Amino acid sequence: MPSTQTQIAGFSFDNCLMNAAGVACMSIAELEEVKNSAAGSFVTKTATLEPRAGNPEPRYRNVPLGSINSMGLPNHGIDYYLDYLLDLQNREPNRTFFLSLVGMSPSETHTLLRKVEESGFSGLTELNLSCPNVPGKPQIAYDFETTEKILGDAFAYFSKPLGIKLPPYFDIVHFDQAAAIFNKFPLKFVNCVNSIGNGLYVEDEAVIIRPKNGFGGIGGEYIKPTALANVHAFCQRLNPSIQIIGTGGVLTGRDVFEHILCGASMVQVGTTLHKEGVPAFTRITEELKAIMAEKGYEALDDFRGKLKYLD
Ligand code: RRO
Repeated sequence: MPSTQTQIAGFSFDNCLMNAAGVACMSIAELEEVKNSAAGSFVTKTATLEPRAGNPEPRYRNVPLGSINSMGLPNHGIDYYLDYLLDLQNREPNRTFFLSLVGMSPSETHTLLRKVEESGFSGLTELNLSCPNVPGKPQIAYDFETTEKILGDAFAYFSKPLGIKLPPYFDIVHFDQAAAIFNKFPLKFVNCVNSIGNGLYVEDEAVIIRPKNGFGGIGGEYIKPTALANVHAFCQRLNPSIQIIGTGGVLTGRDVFEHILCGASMVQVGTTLHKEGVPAFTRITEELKAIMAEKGYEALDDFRGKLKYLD
């Protein structure tokens, strides 16, 4: 039987699949459901210092080829997630989970990271540099100067394993520039990609979500080629010590296979998890294992990053 076991930053996971931040991870009940599913881990909803209600509803819609959202960073605040994770560490000492966070300003981001640094949290921290939906706040990772400053300041005091959640980039020069910055820091992973920001979905004569007059982040089937391009572009450019988490357009085991082929060490499921619930993890894992068995692959290492080019 092929194994879908994987490692990130030296931590082992029984399965390479987990939720994407934002889906099934706002409340402890949702996090417990993912934890008790076939997923290898979970990541929390991106936390801010204070709880946030987020944008007015309707703010998320599934559509035939994916989803559109403008949630606006609703979350229960860092203490809710950190307290839960600390409790979970005692209950599940052999498993590792991800805490996603970002501040409403660089200074708040540092307050959050210092809180994590000073806590007993021993899991992985994901700094979300790519929320597309807070009115008036651009996606941090599209501003390379600010990104480099935040990372430089953070690594002056943050010693726990840290990764970043990235928006999709669309230009080869941007892949080069972004990778050159990330390679300056002891990041453990980059997660490619967040939703494609600021799409617009029209039904009859109207938008389908209320915030920002209908503009929202696009996920699902629409975004797989962009996600794979980002995974592979960073696989080609980053120091081998920086691993890649692949997110975007995962509906089937075949999609996971492609993410891993492009270089991902772990693969996250967002829109499909929202549409199907946690049974999606079992289905997709079985589909991935069937592909691996057919090809004679026993482990993810047998094909990770081994995407073939045409001469
Ligand atoms: O909460 C959101 O609106 C949101 C966030 Br923080 C994010 O990172 N990505 C997204 O699609 N929505």
